[in-house]
Amino acid sequence: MRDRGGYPRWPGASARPGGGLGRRDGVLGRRLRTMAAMGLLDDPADLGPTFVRGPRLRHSASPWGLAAGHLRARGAVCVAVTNFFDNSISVYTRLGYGFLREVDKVAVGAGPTGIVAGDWDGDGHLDLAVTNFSADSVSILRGNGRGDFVQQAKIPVGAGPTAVVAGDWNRNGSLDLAISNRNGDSVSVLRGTGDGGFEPVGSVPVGRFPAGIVAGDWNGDGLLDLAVVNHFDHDVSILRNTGGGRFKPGGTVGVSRFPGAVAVGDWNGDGVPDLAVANGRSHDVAVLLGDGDGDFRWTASVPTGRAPSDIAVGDWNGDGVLDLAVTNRDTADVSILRGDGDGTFVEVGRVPVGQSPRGIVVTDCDGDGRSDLVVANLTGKSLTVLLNSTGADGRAGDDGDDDGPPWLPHGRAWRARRW
Ligand SMILES: [Ca+2]
Ligand SMILES: [Ca+2]
Ligand SMILES: [Ca+2]
Ligand SMILES: [Ca+2]
Repeated sequence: MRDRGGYPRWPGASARPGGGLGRRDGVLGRRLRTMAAMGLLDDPADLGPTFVRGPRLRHSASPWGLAAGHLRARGAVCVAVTNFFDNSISVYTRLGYGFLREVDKVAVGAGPTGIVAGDWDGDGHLDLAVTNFSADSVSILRGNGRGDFVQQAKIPVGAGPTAVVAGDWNRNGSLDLAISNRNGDSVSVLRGTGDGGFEPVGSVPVGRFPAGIVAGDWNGDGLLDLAVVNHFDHDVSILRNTGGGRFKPGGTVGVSRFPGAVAVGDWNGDGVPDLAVANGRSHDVAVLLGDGDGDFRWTASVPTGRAPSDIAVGDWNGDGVLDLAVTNRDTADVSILRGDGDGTFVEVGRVPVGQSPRGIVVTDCDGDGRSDLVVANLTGKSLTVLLNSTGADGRAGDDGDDDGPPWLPHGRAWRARRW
């Protein structure tokens, strides 16, 4: 198997494959696999993953995009949210039991949408980059490790920037950025200078109304490439990294109707990164398997709720296979899709959230070491926390005792159930 290194290693960088795996997820997966082998699981749904709705947190604005990571020093997991109509971002810290507290609000440009976290200046503290949709710019925010962020710069990009991804495109040790410009039908590339600054490298034409963007080494040459979904062309543009942090068009792959979001991960375990695309008007997720030479093949469509808008990736039942969580805008819920290891997914449940969920991110909200989800409800003006309850909801191996599954610390299962 070829080396697929070169992914961003920073929390929150959206190209990180399998991002958000908690430290206890693997333990649970081994238990489930053992129980399945012993014939103790007779319902496929017992394999999970399952989530229960945690607190719905009233938010001061209309939240759009989310980034997660250790945005404060000393390990307090935080979430940063873009506030589309408020021209600001909010920063949340973890309070426990799945509750979050808004600790900071910082002004950015007009109409912030996409957001990504990474350490731009190498000082060990996570920083942020935000696309300002209505201002045709990207805000760079410097973090001080205590949850405070200061806007350092606004960098002009193409028209209507809507999503951003971080990665070290030129392999010089400093993170760079790529931005999809929805109204400019292009991708802007910014090179990180290593001290927190970014300079424009150029832009690459893509299809009409590019929305989500992800990075991965599609052809195994050690250089991170890009994939962008084109909302009005119903396809995905593949951009190939030619070295030096520059990209050139590498073909398109057709998907279903009006794709709006894309996620990356190795769905079939062959060491080659694959893609999942949320199609807003065919109400499904298209699975695109990478062939290792930079091409992708649309192999499956998985039905979701109505108008899927964003995708999160993680192995939430710990079976070693990546799963997906998809926000459904019009049904106001989240589809949980279990990966089956051969590139197929099955919807194993839906969890209701607030009105018009727009963004979703993986983080550990209740501090139990297992990955949870945070959802931004755009018109509901709220955040919903979904707590990973696999194995703790009376299925997936509950031993019937009131003190929860034996492999979880006492009380943890109850905490998950209380909200
Ligand atoms: Ca770089
Ligand atoms: Ca490559
Ligand atoms: Ca693969
Ligand atoms: Ca899994």
